[in-house]
Amino acid sequence: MKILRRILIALLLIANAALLVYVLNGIKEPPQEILAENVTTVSAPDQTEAQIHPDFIKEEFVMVLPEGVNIAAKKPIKANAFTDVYAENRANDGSTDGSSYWEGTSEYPNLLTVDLENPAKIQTVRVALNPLSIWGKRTQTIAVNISSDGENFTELVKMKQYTFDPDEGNQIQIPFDEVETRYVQLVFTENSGAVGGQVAEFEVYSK
Ligand SMILES: [Ca+2]
Repeated sequence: MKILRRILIALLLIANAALLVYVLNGIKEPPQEILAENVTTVSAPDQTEAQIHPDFIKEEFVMVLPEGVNIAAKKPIKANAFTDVYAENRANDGSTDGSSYWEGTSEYPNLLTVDLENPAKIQTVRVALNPLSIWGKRTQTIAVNISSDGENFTELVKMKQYTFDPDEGNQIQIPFDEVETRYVQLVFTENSGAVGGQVAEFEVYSK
């Protein structure tokens, strides 16, 4: 009987092993044949230098300054406040580099007034920040006022939000119908990039 039981167990083990081999063979991935006629060959371009897809090429910004001459350069300039060392004389010193900018405070409105010293016919105001991309895109809300005596101002250009974008020179130009004035004032009520208004150069153009 013992021998019979052993033979039976041996037979069962063999049957199990055979079943396992059968199952494993069954689930094996069938070999896939790739036929030459089903293959499409795409030739890659020789790439010997960096390539940019046309969709990602930035259009080169070309700065076009307003017509005429900037008559505000280095003229007497006054702000109602400034932050740290960023005093108003940095806003019309002819440079947009580094720390050469005026910055107002969080107490709006920030006023920046230039005295053209004589009445002049003007057509455009340009407000520039440092054009480098470290000066990230921001908005500033600005109005333009004028005055003949430096005390009584009238609104020339209504308060409006402008976008300063380093991809577009980080500057804005505000054209208006020609007007004769001596004092030109920028009024700031918002800057998304700092606590107060910022100006690297405040320019007033006269044809
Ligand atoms: Ca400056």
